[in-house]
Amino acid sequence: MSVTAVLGAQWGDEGKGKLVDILARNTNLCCRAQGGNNAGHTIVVDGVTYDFHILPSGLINPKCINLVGSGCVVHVPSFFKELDALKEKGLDTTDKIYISDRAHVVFDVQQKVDGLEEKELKEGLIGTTKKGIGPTYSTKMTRSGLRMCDLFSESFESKYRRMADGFKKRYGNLFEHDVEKEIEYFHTIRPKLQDFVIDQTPLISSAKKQKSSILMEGANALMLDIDHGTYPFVTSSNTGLGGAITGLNIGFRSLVEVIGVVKAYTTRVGSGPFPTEQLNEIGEKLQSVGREVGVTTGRKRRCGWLDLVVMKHSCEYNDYTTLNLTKLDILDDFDEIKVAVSYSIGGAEQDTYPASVEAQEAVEPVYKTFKGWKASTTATKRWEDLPELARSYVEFIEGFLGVRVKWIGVGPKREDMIVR
Ligand code: 2SA
Ligand code: GDP
Ligand code: MG
Repeated sequence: MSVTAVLGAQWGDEGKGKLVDILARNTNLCCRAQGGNNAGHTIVVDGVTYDFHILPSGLINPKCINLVGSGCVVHVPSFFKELDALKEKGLDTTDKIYISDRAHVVFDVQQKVDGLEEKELKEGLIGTTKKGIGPTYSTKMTRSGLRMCDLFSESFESKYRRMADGFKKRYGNLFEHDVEKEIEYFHTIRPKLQDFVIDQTPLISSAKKQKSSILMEGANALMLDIDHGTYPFVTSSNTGLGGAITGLNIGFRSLVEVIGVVKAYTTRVGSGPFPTEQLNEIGEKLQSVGREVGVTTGRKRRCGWLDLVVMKHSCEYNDYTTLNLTKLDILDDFDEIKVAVSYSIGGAEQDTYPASVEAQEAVEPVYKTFKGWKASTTATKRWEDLPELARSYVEFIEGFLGVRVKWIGVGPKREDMIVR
């Protein structure tokens, strides 16, 4: 058996979905371990563009079974909406998708609370996707949340009402929610939902016994990790390797590969520190050429140069065995390309990522400048066929980080990937 984890190495949207789809062709089981439908993974296959949010990106491959694991949080109406959207595109997902009975449920009430929490923060807002992720992980931790299995138990209504009452007490007149309507929805949807909800343990154990290959699909990315990211400007789960392990009962001894997905530049959606952000025509060019728009919320993504201090922090935590450098083609038309190799803080050089937001905002990136290759790399098939300057760029990154760049993305399509 072999288990491969695919993890976002920066602030998300590196192109994890595309790599997962490629690897899923030789995978029996593809599992999401954390997060919810805040994620947005776009995959382009045979001219069709698929957007995945809570569903795992292995679904396009006919032989791959997909699991929304116990560490995830699931908004049931959105789950069905996503399945319907895939069906409309001609994708048959019958008997290929399951949800752990231990995954927590995101209720509409928690999505509303997400909005109220953001309103309270005013200028300090996190810039969440308003999908109820934070409030659902909060209730999970305070042990007042509901899991998928609770939807089928007699105590469902009383547990739900207790949770909703808690929010009502907290938000008073600001809290407007039709509790009865939401309860009624779950009574109606239960028979349909039942077919999808399973105990993940036998599924994973049997895949292990059959020596199957298993993919752990990360959502969001290390710099959005609740413990190791740019707290509080993070999501509410462990998006690094730790979250992949706790969100699925797979165990570290079966892990053979941990692939870090890293964009050839950097993007971030939402608020928070971003040392290499380019609030100028370079950032605008990266945003427009790279089509950097949030798949879930439609927000423009903030853009800047690749930050190897961030990447070093990410490599140290996730211990990647290899990297997938994506969107190299977006840099094809730049005269100069910069990469941050350290930070200057009050004149002193630092090569580690500081903890406090204030320190993160105070750092000045120290850049190494590369000459642009000014040639198209889109759809290049072989490493040898990349322009020499593009190869030097890739070699510098892997030399600096000490991790091999095994995959290079040169376009959005499934086939636009160089494998070294
Ligand atoms: P949340 O909703 O509580 O998880 O938001 C907390 C922070 O996490 C960021 N976040 C994301 N960052 C990048 N991509 C994400 N997925 C979508 C995409 C984003 C979108 O693929 O484009 O459509 O806007 C994602 N999900 C959460 C979020 O921006 C907050 O900074
Ligand atoms: P994820 O959240 O990490 O799965 O990434 P997203 O799907 O949110 O964002 C990545 C975007 O870049 C998607 O629109 C992909 O289709 C696209 N993409 C992925 N890899 C490449 C690449 O190598 N080149 C180009 N031009 N686009 C890519
Ligand atoms: Mg995304």
